[in-house]
Amino acid sequence: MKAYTIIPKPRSIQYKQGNFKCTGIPQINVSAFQQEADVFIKQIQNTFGGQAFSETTDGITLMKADNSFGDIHKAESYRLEILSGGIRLGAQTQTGAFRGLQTLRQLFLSGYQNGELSIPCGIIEDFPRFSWRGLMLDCSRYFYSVEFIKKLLDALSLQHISIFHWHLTDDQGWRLPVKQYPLLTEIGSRRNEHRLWGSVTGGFYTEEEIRDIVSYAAQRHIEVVPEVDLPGHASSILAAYPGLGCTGGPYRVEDRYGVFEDVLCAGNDGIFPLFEAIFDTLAELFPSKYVHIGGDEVRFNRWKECPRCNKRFTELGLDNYAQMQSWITVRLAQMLRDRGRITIGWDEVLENTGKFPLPENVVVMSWRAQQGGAHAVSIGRRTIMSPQNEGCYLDYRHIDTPEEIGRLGIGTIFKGYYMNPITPQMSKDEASLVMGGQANLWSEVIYAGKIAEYMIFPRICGIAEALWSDEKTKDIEDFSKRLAVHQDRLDRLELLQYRGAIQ
Ligand code: TNX
Repeated sequence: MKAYTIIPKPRSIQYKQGNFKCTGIPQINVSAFQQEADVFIKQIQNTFGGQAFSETTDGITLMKADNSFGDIHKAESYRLEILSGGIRLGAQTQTGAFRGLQTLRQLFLSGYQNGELSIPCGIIEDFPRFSWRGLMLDCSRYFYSVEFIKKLLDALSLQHISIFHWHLTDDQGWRLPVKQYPLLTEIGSRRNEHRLWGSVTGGFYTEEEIRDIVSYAAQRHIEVVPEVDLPGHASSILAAYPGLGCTGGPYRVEDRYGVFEDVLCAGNDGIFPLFEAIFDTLAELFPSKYVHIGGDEVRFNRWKECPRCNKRFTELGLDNYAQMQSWITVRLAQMLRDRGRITIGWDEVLENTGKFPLPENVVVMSWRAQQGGAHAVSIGRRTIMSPQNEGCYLDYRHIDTPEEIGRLGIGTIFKGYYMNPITPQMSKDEASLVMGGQANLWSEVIYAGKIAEYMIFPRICGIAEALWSDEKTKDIEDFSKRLAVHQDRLDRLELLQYRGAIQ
């Protein structure tokens, strides 16, 4: 059968007569994009070993091309020509070249058997529907190793994932070193581990490790967007600096999951130097222009009972305590703006904004279905869709059986595949404010990298296709056939995968 079975499905494929054949994997003749070629070569060597490359044949030409080579003017575009005489890959940008190389990597992963490579001839022209094609990994509830994160990034790059949203802090652990606040990591990174009968667990990433991950991702044209969750989900901060809470504690780094009453005290001016120090750190370590401030699931009960918060409440002339969150959001967004960064917040940042409107440049990440994102674009804010009820929550079970790991809901491959970040109600202008979407892996019960792999793969493949490919050609039958071949490729990358029903 003559078919490429690429995921995400390319924009256009034109099959030609014959096959490209080679004993061993052909060398690349590089006239541009050396860095991208180097990563690709490493990837191939990691899978097939250094010997896999043919000693004689340089059958691949990688080149910087213009529109005379093909319709490749869009961001991340590439054109891949596979003809019996050789392979040519052209792009205008480094990112386009890298995406094209990943398509080629897919073809090699499935086309190289017993030392022989055979790929059907054809011409692929490709570009994405959305620029934001993300995966969020919660490294607070479970502390994933640097090695695991790199393995994951490398695997994600195969499906053209463009964003790694790194959830670095939460009630259950603080993973970011902040020089001026050493107790955040000294105390806030460790918690009691009931599951392991009373031992202590945790850790944090050093500055060097963070830089290493950022550059490893950048080499794969993946942008790392850090998240520091404020002002709720903050037990790890409070355990380290109890004075920043309303009651003064005692607090602990949480060893339960859930949503907790204790949040940062909105009446305590001490929270602002903390925010400044955190953002200075982020601005130094992360080149991304985006910083995620969390903002989800903030409880307001402590603020109601706190004298300092009540003083603030009166000074600000508020109608309700929830408005103090929007007051904080405005301050956070300004601090990030001062550092040349754009704020992202979970969709709660849209609420209680009567007195303190959401600043114009803040991006809303819609997780409680798509309503938040739809509302955001209706008021001219940009949005990223990650609806928990549309297959984007990878902590949900794959299918509805207690034998599957996961909690809170079901998110089938099918659902993620049919996710559409643009809702039927959106106008054209509103739709243009949708940056894309992402899958989130919350890790309350995902206590090993291997289990994370099982939750991510292959669901991320459906979501990657939903975010890259033309929505008009969606076809689950066709997708599931390609997925069967693609999962064998993922096996070669030694990823633990779910292999059951897809809907
Ligand atoms: C809600 S999604 C949360 C997380 C939990 C998740 C579990 C979001 C912004 N907040 O803190 O881990 O549900 O699915």
